[in-house]
This record gives sequence, structure tokens and C-alpha cells, in this order.
Amino acid sequence: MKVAVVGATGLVGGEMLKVLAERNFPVTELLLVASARSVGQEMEYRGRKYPVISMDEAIAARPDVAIFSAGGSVSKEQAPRFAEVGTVVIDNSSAWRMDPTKKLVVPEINARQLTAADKIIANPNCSTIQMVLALHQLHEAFQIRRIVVSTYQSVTGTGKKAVDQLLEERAGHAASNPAYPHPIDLNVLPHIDVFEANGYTKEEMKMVNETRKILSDDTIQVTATAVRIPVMGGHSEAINVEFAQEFEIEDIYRLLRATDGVEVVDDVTSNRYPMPKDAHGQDAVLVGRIRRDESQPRTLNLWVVADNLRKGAATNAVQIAEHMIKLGLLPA
Ligand code: 11C
Repeated sequence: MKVAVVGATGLVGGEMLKVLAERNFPVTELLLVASARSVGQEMEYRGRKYPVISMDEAIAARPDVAIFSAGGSVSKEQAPRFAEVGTVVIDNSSAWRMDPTKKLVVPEINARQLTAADKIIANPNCSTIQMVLALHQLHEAFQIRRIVVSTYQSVTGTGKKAVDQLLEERAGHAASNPAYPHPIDLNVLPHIDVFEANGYTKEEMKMVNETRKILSDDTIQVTATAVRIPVMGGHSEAINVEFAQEFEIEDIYRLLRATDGVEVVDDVTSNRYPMPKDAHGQDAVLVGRIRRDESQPRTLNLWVVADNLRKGAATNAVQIAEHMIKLGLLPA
């Protein structure tokens, strides 16, 4: 398959190449695309060097699939150009997620909705993916009424500039080109993406709106506080979820253990619970600290951790492409 990775030089782009290689994705031709200042650089994939090319060169090559992680404005402008030449675009940005004509896909939940008409497919936000993956089987069984979520998010979600800020500050210097308005090392920022008119951040509202779209249920109430912490391995989430129906805690364990892509890590007697250090480099969404909320009926507390660059971005995008192969919508 002729595969284009758009935004190949970014953190997600790099992870994408790792994931494509690890999963033995049937790449017959690889096009690595990045902004004008990176064109001409070389990058390695499976021991071979590939030149970074421009958007126009990649479109002229008519790839079968283009996996985008180059930011919303690039996606808005360029994804339709690829789609016009017949390329299936899987887009990691927020540009198309809430467009009612585009599917927002977590393969374990809703890949069956994909059809030949889908030329631009949206990959959800990382913090949404790990939350809905942990919750969708519970929703089917007990019907979610309300989610209260607080996130503890890795600096890798912001990109290389933020990783550099954390490392420079940790080395004892002020960051030369900071990504955040405040220091991040030894600090916690209740601020991810821009603030909106309602006082929430865009990241928080993505968790509200994307959850409803992926679970196909606009009745689910979600309220989120998204927080950046000085960590690099993955995003963590404290999730409080109220169901319409009563549950037994044993059923929660059984359903979570049976959920594809979820791994239950929950043995407090030996201090075992999910941590970003353990999630780093893994595809699984780790779920632990499973316990009933004793302050109100039909309510559960969970702690959910995943590598935001893997299942939260690259792995989910590659899995979408794999499902399209299975459905005969992409060549094998
Ligand atoms: C973060 N969740 O951790 C963001 C990164 O809409 O795809 C991904 C933003 C997005 O900062």
C-alpha cells in the first residue's frame, strides 16, 4: 500500500513510523511529508532512508492512505486535496472531529461504521480515546448518565517544544523557547489548549463532545478538568462515572477484562495500579483503582492511564487503516 505520513517529523509522526513497522503494516511505498523547512531532510523507516517531501509531491503520488498529524489548519486545508485524488485520510487533528459528515473512530468501538464513502476519517483526541475505550462496554451494560473526569496529561501531548521545556527546566535552566506560559517542572497547569468563552479549555470540551459522538449518545453528561503535569510517559485520568442502572463491582472487573485494548492493573495489596511509567511505549489502556463511589448510588471511580502518543494517537490511527483493509476499503 502506498502510505503517506503527513507531519512525519513531529512526535506523533515519529511514533506513527514505529507503529507501522511494529505492526507490519503492508507498506509498499512510503511518503514522508512535512513542512517546507523539513523538505529534503532524511528519515529512517525499517533501516531505509526516505527523503522528506512536500505536500504537493505527496498528492501528485496519489497515496492509498495518508495519516495526518500536522495540526488542525494543515488538515483543514490539505486533507480535502488528498481526498480529491482518491486518498483515504486518517486525521489526528481536531479539524474534522465534530463535522457531522465525518466519522470519529476508535476501532474497538465504532470501526463498523466505516464505508467506502469515508475519505476523511477523524482520530479522536488522546484523552478522549483512553476514556471511552475504558468506558464503552460499561456504557453498553449499565448506561452512563454522567462522567466527571480530571486529567493528568503528559507534556508529549503538546509536542517537542514542551518536552524540551521540561527537560531544560529539569536541568536547572529557564526554557529557551517555552511551550507553556509558566514553568512545567515542579508545577501543575490547569490549562490545556486555549480557554473558551464558557471558562473551559478546548481540551476539556473535546472530552465532552467527542465522547458523545463516539458513544453515539448525546444524553451522556460529561464535565472535565484537564491538567498538564511534568510527566512524559502518558496521560492519566481520574474518572467518576454514574450509571442509569445498578452494577456489581465483579461485573465491572469482568467487563473491563473482556474489553479489547484494555488491561486491568488493580492490586492495591501489592501497590499495583496504572502509572504513566508503565504505560509508556505500550498500546494498552491501563485501568485500575476500580471502586464504588460510596457517596452516591450507581457510581464508580476508575484510574485510567495510556501512552497518549500510542493508543491516544499513532496506534489508533494505524488500527483505523487496518480495519479499512479488513473491510476491503484499502488494499492489503
Ligand atoms: C494534549 N490532548 O495532551 C492534547 C494533544 O486534539 O489531538 C492532542 C490534541 C488533539 O495536549
